[in-house]
Amino acid sequence: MSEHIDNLQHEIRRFPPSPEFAAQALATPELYARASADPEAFWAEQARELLHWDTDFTRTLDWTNAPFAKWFADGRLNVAYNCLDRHVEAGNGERVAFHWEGEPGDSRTITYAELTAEVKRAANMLTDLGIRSGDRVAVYLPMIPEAVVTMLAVARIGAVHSVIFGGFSADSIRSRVDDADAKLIITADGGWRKGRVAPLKPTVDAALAKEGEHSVGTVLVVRRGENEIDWVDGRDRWWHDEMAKADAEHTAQPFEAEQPLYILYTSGTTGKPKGILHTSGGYLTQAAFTHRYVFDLKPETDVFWCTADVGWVTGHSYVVYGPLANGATQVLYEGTPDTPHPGRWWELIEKYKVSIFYTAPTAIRSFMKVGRQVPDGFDLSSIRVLGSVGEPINPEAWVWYRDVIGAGTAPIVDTWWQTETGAIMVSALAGVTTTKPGSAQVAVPGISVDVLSDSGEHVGNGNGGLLVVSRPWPAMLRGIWGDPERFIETYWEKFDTPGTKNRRMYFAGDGARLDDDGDIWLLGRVDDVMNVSGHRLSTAEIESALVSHPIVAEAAVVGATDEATGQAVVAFVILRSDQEDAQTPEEANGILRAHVAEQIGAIARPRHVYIVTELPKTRSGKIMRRLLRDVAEGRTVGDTTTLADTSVMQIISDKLTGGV
Ligand code: 6R9
Repeated sequence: MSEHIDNLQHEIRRFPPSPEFAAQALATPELYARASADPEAFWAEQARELLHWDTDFTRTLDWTNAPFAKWFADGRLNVAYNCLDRHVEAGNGERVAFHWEGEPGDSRTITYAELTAEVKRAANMLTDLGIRSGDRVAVYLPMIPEAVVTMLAVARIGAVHSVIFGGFSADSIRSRVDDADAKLIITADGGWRKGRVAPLKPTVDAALAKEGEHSVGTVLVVRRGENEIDWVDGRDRWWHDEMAKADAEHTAQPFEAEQPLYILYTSGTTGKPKGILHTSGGYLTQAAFTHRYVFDLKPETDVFWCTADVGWVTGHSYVVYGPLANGATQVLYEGTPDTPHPGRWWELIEKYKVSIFYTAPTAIRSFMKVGRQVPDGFDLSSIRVLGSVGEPINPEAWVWYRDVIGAGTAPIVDTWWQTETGAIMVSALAGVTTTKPGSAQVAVPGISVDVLSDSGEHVGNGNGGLLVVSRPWPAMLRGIWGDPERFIETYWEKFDTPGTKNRRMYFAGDGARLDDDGDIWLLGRVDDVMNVSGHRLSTAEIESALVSHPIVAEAAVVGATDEATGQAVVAFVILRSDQEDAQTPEEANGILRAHVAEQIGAIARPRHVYIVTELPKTRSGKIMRRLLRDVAEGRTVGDTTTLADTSVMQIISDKLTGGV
């Protein structure tokens, strides 16, 4: 990490917004002053300006039971109404909500009026299937319009969705369904990926076939892949059949601002994923606010494309809730960026005249590798704002993004936030901020962050430390589903000073540095959470998957720097003694990589599983992952003095350099 800090310290390029852009920008420097004068009043104003409330709220923030926050608690609203009906009622029903493009080239244009009609029908369908306010609905769908319709229909009736990324395994589905006690799963037969149909329903079948009772009464299946699937009578139903039966009319009922909206599972430092809980009014306020002002969204003229899958938080906040609350026109794309040709994304930007484009550094780096001749072959002149999210963006990728995709003029907003924060927290504002390649820069208006030393002191400009959020914020997580203790321990205990209950600091788990201007540079996770292609993976979760295989005795996993994916999963495994000669290290590597993919999902598949005879441990038995990371990244191994057996690292290094 120190090398990384040094490189960043030499980054002196600055990109002020052009006068023309600044002149038309929605955000102004004055926004910061207004927000910091009274953050609560500022958020109350945004909530009223950006959303429709059936009942206005009288109190903005209730922090008396910190860290359990309530925002706008006595206000009432319907999230789906805010994303749909009100735009139609305002005369914008003919505006396109989504230009949807399937991977094989089929497409659908869906207006706000059409989307509203579908969500109304789907809301009735869910009610007919017995779903009531507060019930949990699991969603395992490809990037098809029905994914958005499902989320909004669930929200419309006050139920709670839990979207599970389509790349997750049967085991991962089952543990999430069990944890959330989901009554219904909505899936598809399959979806298109890399030129083929990737089956989904069979994975749901396998999840529910696992041992033990489960809470799921119905599996609702969208027909998309047209692949052959098994059918469980009495449990499985076709989406199109149920939709055809459902009533078209549906009036949205208001719910309390703190009505749970969704649970989204994310990796933590232990093996068990955390069910991050988000609620309605505060979440929607901040999602809409940030979407509007960070990206300078003009809903009448812009075409917004966030490439994230709805299985991740970025898809929740910047494909579904923020953009739809703002009445934006979007692109939704089912498939992979390079199918059927490496210019597919650029082709879509040209086709739909995308003006605001939001993606992840890992994607940008993979395009860089292929070369600029691919995007140069398309007309990208519609682009006026570029966004980045998911991991720190290296200055080279930043500058390439601006030059090649943004014609050397589009402002880049590098947005730092998390599943837990619900919406963007630290970012430049397009048209206001003079940007610096590689820095997320400043808290958005109304948000307070700080960088603290381990003992809780502000580090001061020019120094590194830990990123905290120093005031409650509207889109903050309201807890970890079913585990209030873990919520407090994970985020609120590190910097809690006894007796200062109302000033608790949220510990984000990221390292950060303040430069001489006080701008924030994110340095990556400080815990055992890895970031692979912008996706969070826990070392503990992958280790526990590895040791569940009968040939494994012990496992240690680290995230090693990787040019394409930011970090890559690298595992070190000790085989059971009776297994040592049963397979070659290369065979074991193959078996165990496949096993992790099957247990958790393909995104967690290690780049390599090294077979070793020892793992570096402290005298108290803690695995020293730092040393393994040194080996995995090809560095000289750091300080080994705290190891119980100092020769272990030599043995491991020799083994690796001598080939596996
Ligand atoms: C939105 C999202 C959160 C973690 C976060 C941090 C990393 C996200 C970043 C960034 C540097 C950025 N992260 N955006 N690091 N610069 N612009 O990605 O949520 O999947 O929960 O991941 O991702 O480490 O803590 P999530």
